[in-house]
Amino acid sequence: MTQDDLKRAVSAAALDDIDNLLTPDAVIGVGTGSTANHFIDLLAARRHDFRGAVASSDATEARLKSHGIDVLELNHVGTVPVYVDGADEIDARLRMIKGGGAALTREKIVAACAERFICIADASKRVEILGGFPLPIEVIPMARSYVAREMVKLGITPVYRDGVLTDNGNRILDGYDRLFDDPEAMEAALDAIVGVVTNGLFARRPADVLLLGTGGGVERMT
Ligand code: ABF
Repeated sequence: MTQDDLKRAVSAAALDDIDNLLTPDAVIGVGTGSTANHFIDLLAARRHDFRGAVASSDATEARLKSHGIDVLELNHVGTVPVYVDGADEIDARLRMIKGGGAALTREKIVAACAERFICIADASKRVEILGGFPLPIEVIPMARSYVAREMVKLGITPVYRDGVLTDNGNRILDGYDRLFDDPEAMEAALDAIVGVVTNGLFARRPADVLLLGTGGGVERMT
């Protein structure tokens, strides 16, 4: 099985998982990235069974609309019964690093409004300790250098993601050289730096369900 096959398999499993939530009034939260794209493509076949979706990025909004799925503004929806999204890394307690695709802020907002967060990922994303993948941090442009200096104080090596502007008009610093043995504390410490919009640690609000694509099939963890 290729990595792409695994992404498709976990997307199909997620669609099964939310089957009872696809009702005429339901608005579903939808994530960003290549795994989420598979989910969107499968969700399209069910577009007449639910009201619409809230998108975690401009790219996801465009893909949903291209399939004829209504995209609603989160402010008009309140909470969503479920949010389905990928991750860059996920640990045994379903804490994640996200934001490799620079959509972390909207992803964290939709996750905060979701009753259930289903993470879909191929087996390469599963780690013992978060931090092998560089930690994305969205920053207000004028705070970039200041935030980078504060990251160094926390033992993280910052690298500016050149040429990338987020959907919110901000910049991304990627954090290297630090494993996170206490991701909740680090998530809070990074959020406390002035100029940080969002950091890519999703530890205080982890996923509720992980659908992990492995050579032996899809494993479901809660
Ligand atoms: C989003 O997409 C991000 O939070 C994460 O960075 C990325 C994972 O992408 P992919 O599914 O392409 O590996 O979920």
